Amino acid sequence: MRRFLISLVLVILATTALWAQAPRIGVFIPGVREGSPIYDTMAKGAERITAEIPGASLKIYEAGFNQAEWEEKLTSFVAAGKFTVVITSNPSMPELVNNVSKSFPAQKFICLDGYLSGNPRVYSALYNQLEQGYVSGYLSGLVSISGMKGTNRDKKVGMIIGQNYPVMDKMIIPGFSSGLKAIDPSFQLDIRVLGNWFDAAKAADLSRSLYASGADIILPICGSASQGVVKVAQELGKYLVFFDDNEFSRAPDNILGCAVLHQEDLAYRSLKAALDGTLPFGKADIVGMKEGYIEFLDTNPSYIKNVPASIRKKVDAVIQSIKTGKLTFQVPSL
Ligand code: RBF
Repeated sequence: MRRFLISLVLVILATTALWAQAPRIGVFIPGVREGSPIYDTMAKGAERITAEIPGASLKIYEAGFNQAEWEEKLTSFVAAGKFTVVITSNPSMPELVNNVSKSFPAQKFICLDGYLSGNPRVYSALYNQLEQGYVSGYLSGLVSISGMKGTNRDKKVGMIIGQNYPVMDKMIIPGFSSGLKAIDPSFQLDIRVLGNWFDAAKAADLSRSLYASGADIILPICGSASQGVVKVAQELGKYLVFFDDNEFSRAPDNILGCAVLHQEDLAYRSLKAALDGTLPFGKADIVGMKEGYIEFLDTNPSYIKNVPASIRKKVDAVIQSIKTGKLTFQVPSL
């Protein structure tokens, strides 16, 4: 009996020790998961690694759309969480994480879709959005001048963006614009700013006005508000290109192309490396097509059905040039 009790105590102690060591992952979503694939895929990557590690736990927190509250919410999240590592995503987060990390010197952070170098407790990975932008712009330009049903003679393409921020202004817009201008330098890019990442009704109004002013294809980068853009494109028989994820099923006849970020894999791999002790905290990586984290979905059936082979051939040539390093895009300082 005594031996049994001792073994029982030992088992309990060992299990508790194991549990105490089990990693605890925090996911801080600066916005809302629903309707924003870039956040949803980050959370999926965290869910995947958590499921693989016995005893690991995960807390996913949605901070909502009031950006003025994010730093305070991140502080409370970190203070209450006792996390092994906290992961977040968007280009505005590195600065907030840097501030919060001063109060929690033991806390490790991963910032995806953002850039911060030199804080020994923060790893960041920035997507080379110039690539995603360039390929989408190149396709949009070719479609706009193709004479395809739903296009017009104006050399005009549109964007609806949630807000302006350095990655948008220095990478996404210049990338998209230079792809367009590679087709014809006289292309005009008409950009409408929504002012938030959720107002689908206002995004629908902006799209209607963009299409009416002669844009035949729109790139929406406005989070869940893109629902409104999709609705109007379908109503009017107009076109869209998408960023971040495979969105073809939302409007298979209207979405001509999707460039995707492999954010789920990036979240999974960086969390795994953080837990293995091999993630280079302090470092800022830049990842793109060559590294396999940006992809243009050129074999998707909707793309093949909607886009003429002559255009696909030209787009493929550009993708190959980027993958082989013949065409490179220098990331600016942000
Ligand atoms: N993208 C989304 O899809 N949903 C969002 O709620 C969202 N919020 C953002 C908030 C800020 C302050 C910034 C700088 C970017 C945000 N983005 C959002 C854009 C996202 O980080 C990325 O740039 C785009 O999704 C293009 O890959």
